[in-house]
Amino acid sequence: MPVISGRLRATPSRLSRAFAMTDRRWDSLWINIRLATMDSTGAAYGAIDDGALAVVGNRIAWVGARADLPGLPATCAAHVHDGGGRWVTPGLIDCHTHIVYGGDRAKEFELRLQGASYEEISRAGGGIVATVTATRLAAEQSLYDQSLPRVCALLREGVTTLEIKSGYGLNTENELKILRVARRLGQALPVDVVTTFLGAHAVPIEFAGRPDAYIDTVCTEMIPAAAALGLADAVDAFCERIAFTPEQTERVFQAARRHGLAVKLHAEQLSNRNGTALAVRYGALSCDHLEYVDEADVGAMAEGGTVAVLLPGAFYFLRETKRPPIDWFRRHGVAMALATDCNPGSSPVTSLLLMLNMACTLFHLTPEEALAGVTRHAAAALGLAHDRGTLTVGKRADFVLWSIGQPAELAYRIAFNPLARSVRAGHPIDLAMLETGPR
Ligand code: DI6
Ligand code: FE
Repeated sequence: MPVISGRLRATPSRLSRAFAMTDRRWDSLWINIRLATMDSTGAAYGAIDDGALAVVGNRIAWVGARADLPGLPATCAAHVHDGGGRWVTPGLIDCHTHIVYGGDRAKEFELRLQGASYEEISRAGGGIVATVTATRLAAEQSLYDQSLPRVCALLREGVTTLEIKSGYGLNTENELKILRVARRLGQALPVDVVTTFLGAHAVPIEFAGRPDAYIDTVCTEMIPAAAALGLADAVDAFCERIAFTPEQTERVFQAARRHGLAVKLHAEQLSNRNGTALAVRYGALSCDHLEYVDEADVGAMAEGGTVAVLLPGAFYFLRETKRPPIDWFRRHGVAMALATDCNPGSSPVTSLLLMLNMACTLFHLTPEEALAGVTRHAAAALGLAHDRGTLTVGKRADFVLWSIGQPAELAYRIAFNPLARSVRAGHPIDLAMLETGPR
C-alpha cells in the first residue's frame, strides 16, 4: 500500500515534479472540505480549514491543506470529489452496544415510571432475564431482522465501526447465535463489526442461586467455543450487585486470557464493586459506565492506559443522579470514549449523535471531548487506535461529510442529522441501501 509520509508532504515542490500529469497516484481525492482530523496535535478538533484528503485502496494516503497538494487535483487522483465546503470528521465509532436482542422492554419502562426501580425489576425476574427469554425464542433470522433496523439507524448517522456484545443468550447455543448475527450484520452492511462475548451478563434462570456453576460453564464451554469459532474479538462481564462478583469476574478474565482475548468490563455502574482495579490488572481495553468509580481506580486506569467508556443514554434512561467523575478522568489523563450502550433495558438508544449532546449536557464534556469520544478514544476502547479514529495518513479511509458550520454543532443539535455523506474503507456508502435493506 503506497503511503505518502508526512516527511514527503513537507516538500511539495519535489513532490509535484514526481507527479507527472498522467501519474494519478491516488484513487480519490476530496477537496473543498474542512477537516476535523481529531488528532491530538495542534488546533482544536485537529482542524484544517481548507483541507484535502486522498485515498489509496482503503487507506488515507494524504491529509493536509489544499494549498499543499502536490499538483492540480485532477493530476493527482483518478476521482476528485468536491465536498462543497462541508466539515469532514473520522467515521464515528460506537464502541459499546448490545444491539442484537429479541423483543423489547416497553412494559418494564411503564413499571419503572410507576415507581419500580431497575434493580427491583431485575430481582423479580424481569430486566435482562426477560430479554434473554425473548432472544432465546427468536430464530437466528428473526434476531437478524429485528437488529438490522437498529444498526441502520446508527449507520445513517455516520457510524462506520460498531461493537456488538452478546449477553442475552446465556447458554452456549444462544450466545453463539447472537455473535453469528453480529458478524452477519457486519458482512451485509457497510460497517465493521467488532464482537464482544458477554456471557457473564446475568445469571440465567436455570442457574438461579448457582452463579459459580454458571461461571464454570462460561469459562469452560462458552469462551472456548466462541474463541474456536472466531466469533469473539474480546470478552466483557457485568461486575455488579445484581450480576457477578469481582472473584467471578476474575475467572472470566482468566479464561479470556487463556484464549488470547482482550477484556473489558461493565464496572461501577450501580455501585462500587472494585471491578475497575481488577480489570486494569488484566490490561482491560476499557471500563464502561463508571458512575461509582473512586479516584484511586481512576489513577490505576491512567497507569494502565484503560479507556473510560461513558454511557449517557443509560444514565439518562435510568434517571441516575451520580455522574461519572469527569474531572478525575481529565486530571489523571484517562481517555473518555462515548457510546450508545444500545440495549432494550437501560438504553434503548440508536443515535450516537444524541450521545454527544447528552455527554455535554449531562456529564459536562466539551463538544470537542464528546467528538473525540466517538472517534479517537472509541477506537482505543476497541484496541484499534493504530488503525482508525483520526484522519491520519495510513489509517482506514473511514470519514463523514457533515452539513454543519462548525464541529460543535454535532453535539449542539438534538434529533437532527446533518450527515451528507459517509465514506467507509474509501467508498461512499449508499445511504438509500440503508432504507431498503441490504440485498
Ligand atoms: N448494564 C447495562 O446498562 C445493560 N447491561 C449492563 O450490563 C443493561 C442491559 C439490560 O437491562 O437489558
Ligand atoms: Fe452495556
